[in-house]
Amino acid sequence: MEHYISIMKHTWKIVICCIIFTGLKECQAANLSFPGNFTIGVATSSYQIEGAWNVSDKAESIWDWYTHSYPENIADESNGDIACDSYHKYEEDIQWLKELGVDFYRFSVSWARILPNGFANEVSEDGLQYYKNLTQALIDNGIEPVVTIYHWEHPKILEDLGGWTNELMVTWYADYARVIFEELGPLVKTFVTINEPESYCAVGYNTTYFAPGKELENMGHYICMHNSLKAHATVYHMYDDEYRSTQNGQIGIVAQCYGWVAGDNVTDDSIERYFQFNCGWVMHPIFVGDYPEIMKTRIANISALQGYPFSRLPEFSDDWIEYINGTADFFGLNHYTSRMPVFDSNEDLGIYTIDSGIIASINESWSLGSAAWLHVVPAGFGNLLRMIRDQYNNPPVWVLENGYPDTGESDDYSRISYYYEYITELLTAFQDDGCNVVRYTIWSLLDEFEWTAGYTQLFGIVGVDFDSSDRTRSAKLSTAWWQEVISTRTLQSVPTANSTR
Ligand code: GBH
Repeated sequence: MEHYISIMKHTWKIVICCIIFTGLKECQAANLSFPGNFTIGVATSSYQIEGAWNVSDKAESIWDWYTHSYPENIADESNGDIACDSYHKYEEDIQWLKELGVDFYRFSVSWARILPNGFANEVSEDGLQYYKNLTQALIDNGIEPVVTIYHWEHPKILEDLGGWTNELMVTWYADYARVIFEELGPLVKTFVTINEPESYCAVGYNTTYFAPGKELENMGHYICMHNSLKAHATVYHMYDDEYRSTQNGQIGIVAQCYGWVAGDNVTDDSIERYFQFNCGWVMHPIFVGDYPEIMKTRIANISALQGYPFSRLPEFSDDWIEYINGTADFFGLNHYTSRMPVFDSNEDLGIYTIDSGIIASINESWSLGSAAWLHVVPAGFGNLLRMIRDQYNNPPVWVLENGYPDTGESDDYSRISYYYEYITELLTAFQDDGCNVVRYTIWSLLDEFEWTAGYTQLFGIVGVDFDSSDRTRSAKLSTAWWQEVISTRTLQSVPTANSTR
């Protein structure tokens, strides 16, 4: 209810401005239209949609292994064995993309599907063929392929060798990326090296909640990020040195950054520190150089207090700092939700439990979909975009994921309302505050396997019947809404239960 009220408020602002300044139609277009060169797309990831987990010579990935070994860790004890079966149904998926009218489709490649040994000593012809077919079919239909090289699922064998805690992963990842540049590069102009390293590092290497499920001494996540950043930079330079001149594409990384809004005890300093420990952990090394100062000093100090002879945050050599700095052609941003960051008052008592020293609090009145972490707080998105503008010299921002989970209902009014409010924030940040946002990506095309939440949190703008053997797809209200938004390049009003049926 609350966000309907805020939409109403916003609409009235526009109406009033329109009456005063120009004709209603023109003014609305100026406020709620996407800029001319803006592109709109939709995203998915391999493990979440493909299924066909053991087809042909595909290897077991860490998510195959994790869901099969610990079904009790998944909300509905499910897995991605079949998921949306997009491995077999990609042509139908492309028809949906075409009907939606999107400019691009962001999908990811499964490492285990194209390198069955994990290493580049053997390349799967079938695996490669799948991605070549998908890529070619997208191009034939006028849809730009945006390829994520790594979206959280490496072959299990590499995890047995330490996964992202082993620095050799940098080389293994680069070998894998080279296969993709060689084989798909001639058709693909846009690459994302790694999706949200902070997610799989923090949740996969410091808790048991995500694959590989390793709780590693409150430092596994830092080591994981250290190696992930090195891997990203290595592959960026490889593209730059060997492929850019012939393939002419763009390449970067994406982080999931939380936003924030004002609240009791939320200060400029608490916001700054929250931002640096979240977004800055990934992006400061790439857009400024090295980890944020506040991370380095706090983690070193707390590590010393805990008796470690070293900081749990690894140090980059000067060479690595320089090598990683500047390795992005765009600022890849996944954004969903916000918090009210406040300083942890336990520190006044000399108790240091969280390296950031920040409690990310929420307001109980914020509305939720089906995921407890995802509160609808559109204003936080604008704050985040302005912070990115200020911290990183206004880089071109590609929003590569944004979306809302429910339980799969086709009358998905709340999803449409979420999109309306969040994109209004985005357009305002662009028009009024000069934020250089140039792409927007809907998460997600399909209802799909949502990691530890299984099929209990569904983000699709197209539904999937997981009880039907052929995983029948069907339109939701948001399918038609997005069609209209994309074809008119203008936000459409949010339907209400009474107005549509
Ligand atoms: C993105 O992650 C992913 O890129 C995508 O695959 C995913 O489907 C999508 O968003 C929607 O979730 O339960 O409190 O431990 C978003 C970042 C990181 C958010 C892990 C949920 C677990 C929170 N996610 N996090 S909690």
